[in-house]
Amino acid sequence: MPELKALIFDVDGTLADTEKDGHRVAFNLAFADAGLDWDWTVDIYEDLLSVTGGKERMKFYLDKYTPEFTQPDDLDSYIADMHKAKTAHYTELLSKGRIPLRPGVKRILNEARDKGYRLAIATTTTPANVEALLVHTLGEESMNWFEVIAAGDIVPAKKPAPDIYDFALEKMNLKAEECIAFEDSRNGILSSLGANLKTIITTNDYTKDHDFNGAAIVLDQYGEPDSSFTVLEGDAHGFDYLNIDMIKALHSA
Ligand code: XBP
Ligand code: MG
Repeated sequence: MPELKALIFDVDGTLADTEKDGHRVAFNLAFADAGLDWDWTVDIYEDLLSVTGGKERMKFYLDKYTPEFTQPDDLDSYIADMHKAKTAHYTELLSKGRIPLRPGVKRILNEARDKGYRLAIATTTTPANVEALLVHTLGEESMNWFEVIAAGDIVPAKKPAPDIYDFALEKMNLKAEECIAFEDSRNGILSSLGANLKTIITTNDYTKDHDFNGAAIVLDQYGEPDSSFTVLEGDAHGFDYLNIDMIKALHSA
């Protein structure tokens, strides 16, 4: 196995628990702005999360949940406008510091940087959302920590397609075997495995029952030195919180 050189992170659900109290709320605010009574409850949103990409998710909702709604002729631009409003609400929520990073994320990013590992992001969310999360949790300069921020419509085929990871690998001029991916969902791991990346999973409330077959390990969280993770599947190689040594052990296993 070639030496580990780079860590590639998903954003939503992986760096932070953004879906229930962030994206979902922002979609509902955008619907209310447009005078629509669409209510994406926590339960309905679980079903909607099967589709990645906010615009794609809205289309899926319209088809499945609002058969009585007369779709406008130019549905794509109608959805694109509403999605812009949603992004404004979402970035506003983040600017209020409403969504913290998950345990261990900041520590692992810092340790990786100290030890000279390269960092990248591969996500289906809109670039402005990634920037808002990084800036409001890690500070303005953290945007420069990531060599590549592959996000949103940069590739037409969103996760579960491997394209976003392939794009990040190509930009970094690295082989999949030199990297490891961090994901939280079934669509995420299908994408990273599709790009031949070893993948570390942390689950959340929406993804804890997903199928993570093929993962390097499945954890409930990365943990911290004083609060360990729970291993849901796989071998933790004697570690009880995720750090670079454990990531290296998983990469070379
Ligand atoms: C994240 C997504 C995104 C967000 C919403 O999935 O699917 O669509 O839910 O963001 P992953 P946008 O973590 O697998 O990348 O509305 O900006 O699309
Ligand atoms: Mg995710």
